[in-house]
Amino acid sequence: MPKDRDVLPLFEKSEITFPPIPRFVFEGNLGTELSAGRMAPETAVAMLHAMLAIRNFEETVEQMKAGKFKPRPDFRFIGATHLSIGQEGTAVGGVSAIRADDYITSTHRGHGHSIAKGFYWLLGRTSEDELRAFIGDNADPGDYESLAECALQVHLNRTMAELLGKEEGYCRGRGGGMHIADFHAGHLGANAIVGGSYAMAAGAAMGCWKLGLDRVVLSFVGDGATNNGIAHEAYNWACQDQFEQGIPVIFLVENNQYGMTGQQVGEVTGIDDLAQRGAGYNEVNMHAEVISGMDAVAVHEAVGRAAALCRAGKGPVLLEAKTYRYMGHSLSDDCTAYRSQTEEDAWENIDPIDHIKRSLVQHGVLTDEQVVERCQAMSKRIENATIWAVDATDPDPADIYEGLWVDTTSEGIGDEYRTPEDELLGEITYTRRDRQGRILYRHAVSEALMEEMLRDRRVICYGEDIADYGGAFGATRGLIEVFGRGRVFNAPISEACIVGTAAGASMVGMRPVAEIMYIDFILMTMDQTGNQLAKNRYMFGGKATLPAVIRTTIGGGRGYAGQHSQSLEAIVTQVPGLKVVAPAFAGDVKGLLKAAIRDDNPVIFIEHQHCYTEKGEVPEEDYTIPLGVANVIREGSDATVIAYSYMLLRALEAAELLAEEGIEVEVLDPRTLIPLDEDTIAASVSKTGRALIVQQAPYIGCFGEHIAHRVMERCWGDLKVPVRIVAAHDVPPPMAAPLEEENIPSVEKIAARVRDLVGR
Ligand SMILES: Cc1ncc(C[n+]2csc(CCOP(=O)(O)OP(=O)(O)O)c2C)c(N)n1
Ligand SMILES: [Mg+2]
Repeated sequence: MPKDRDVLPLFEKSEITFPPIPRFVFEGNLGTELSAGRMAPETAVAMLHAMLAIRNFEETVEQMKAGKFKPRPDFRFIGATHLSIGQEGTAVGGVSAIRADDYITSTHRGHGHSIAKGFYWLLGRTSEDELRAFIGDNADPGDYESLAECALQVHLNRTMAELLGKEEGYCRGRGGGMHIADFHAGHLGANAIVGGSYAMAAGAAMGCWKLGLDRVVLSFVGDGATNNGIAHEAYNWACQDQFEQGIPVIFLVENNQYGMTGQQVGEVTGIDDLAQRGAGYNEVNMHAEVISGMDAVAVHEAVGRAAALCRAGKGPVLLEAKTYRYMGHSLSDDCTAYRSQTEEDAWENIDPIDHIKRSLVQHGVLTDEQVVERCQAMSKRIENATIWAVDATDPDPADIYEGLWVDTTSEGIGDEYRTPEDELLGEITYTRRDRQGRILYRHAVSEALMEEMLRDRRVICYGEDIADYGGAFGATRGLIEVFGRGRVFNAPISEACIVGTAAGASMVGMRPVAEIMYIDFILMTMDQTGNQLAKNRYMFGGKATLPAVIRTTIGGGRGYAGQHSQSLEAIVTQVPGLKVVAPAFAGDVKGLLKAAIRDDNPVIFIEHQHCYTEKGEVPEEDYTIPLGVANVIREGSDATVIAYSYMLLRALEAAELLAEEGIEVEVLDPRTLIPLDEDTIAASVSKTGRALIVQQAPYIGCFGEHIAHRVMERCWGDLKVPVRIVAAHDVPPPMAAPLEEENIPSVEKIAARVRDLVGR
């Protein structure tokens, strides 16, 4: 059906105008906020505490790294040290203006964000029981105040313990300072890939909105990060007209003037204010505004307004906070190579902590002596936290795999999330089976999606052209008519953001199924797929759950050449943390896709364009096939051929040919590459004594090499001849038919290699 809006050729002379972008409009100060009742005195004092905690924490890290402070005589500091001294006003001003149950995403310079998020989460705990639950075993009996003090100490302890790589750290020492996350407090993770969290923040916000959670996502990003492609994709993603309401995300750019050493103004961008970027994405400039990051009260005020806009369905918001990092990019940088003393002094003269201290005294909230006491108390807490963390437990090397996979699924959810009948826009229909009960593979894909969307309203499908058009290969046809645009929608051509938003949405409770049209385009997504989706669980100490499925396709054989014909499965099998599935048959694709959607781990689900038009028997019922279980398709005694995806069909044809010659081939389909069912493979190869692996990818570094290696390890004594692989040539897929034919393993090539193996 054509879209609601016709785009007609209207060529009237006119001008494109942008509303002005405000700069530094906040004219208030602590006094005005206190006297107008917009800020309570305790809130202002809490801001001082949180900023002191960050500054003291960072100064301690600096001293440990420099060897000036040795918590224990044999102590040696390892790990990155990106300190945010000077930027405390943005972390605290921002986090104090959102709710404890709202989310943040953070950066490599994220100790401050993490300290602030946990600090304000604790302030939001109103009962003693909640505090005791957080403190855990060490909880002293006591009144609310002493429990709150103890909880703050535990928070600082666990933050420092993560920096030092300890089991008691928030991520059990798997992430460290650059990847600290704190899920109980809504901290979705720091990110050592500059800009890496942009899409996750947009996805988490999209998830919050679609799940009706009334939460906002405050995404801290650096000035350098705004120049990365993913920033552009995420801004556009969050501003899409097709979303019925604005996505509740606040991008808070902490413009500390430099990337590592590249200067924002006058060097690596063409603009003076990064807020200007908002003008390209929607008609309200993303409500962009420039604020002072050196004034926590100003940041609090602006983020408060931004959060209110987001909650009213008017997000996203882009805020640029001008700020400065006093120290080098890391502690091996003394800044002299690229910035002047004059510049440094100018910023240090408007220090955010000095500023709030003076304001608190000036407006009668604290006396000078009380300020000094508070500073001393915070130094003591940080010193305690450091000693505690140094003495905490080193992770046991035997637990190195802990936290990689989650063993839960959504299998037992019953009817809790079932899509209500009245939300269905069309009838649930099944594809008509032929007399043998067969349907096309692509219809099996859409049936799996339909059943899972019906069973669980947290399942949404999106990707390029998957809505009205039904996807480039028709595998999602019919879904939008039943589930509507809220759950089946076209994505912008932003592959990285497609994967990144799926990761973010899954971390807040959605079960997205996103499509990347051709596996060739997965290369556009590699940070989001390989560094974010794959790693977020392990790196965050096994605490994040990412039930996202990325469906994609392999093609070839149509003259589409180098960028639309590759078989890049090894790119995703290489990164620990992703399950990878590659079914060949219609019956398998349905059962495995349903299992992938129910799995609580991220899954890359590889369909094959040639298989889409193959028919197979597919039960018209709810069934799943467990991931990680191979299938012996044809039994034989002379050799085992292991093949997956489309190559399985060719291997089966080869087996037919060979049977006529009296060679009995056992054909085995792993179906799932990660996890690989080594037991079934080893049992077969031990029986036949010969193994051939067939795959469409080029030889070097292919997944078949991994299978071959596992076979040699497990079946060495039973092997009569070396394991062989039939693969594509080590060239990009060529276009010309004779070249492409030579490149993709043929039935004849497979048969010939089996003859070699059996010595005929
Ligand atoms: C994708 C990527 N490119 C480069 C780096 C190396 N690097 C780490 S931090 C950084 C500067 C980031 O600048 P900005 O976003 O302004 O954050 P800031 O360090 O100023 O807080 C660079 C280049 C990285 N970690 N990730
Ligand atoms: Mg910067």
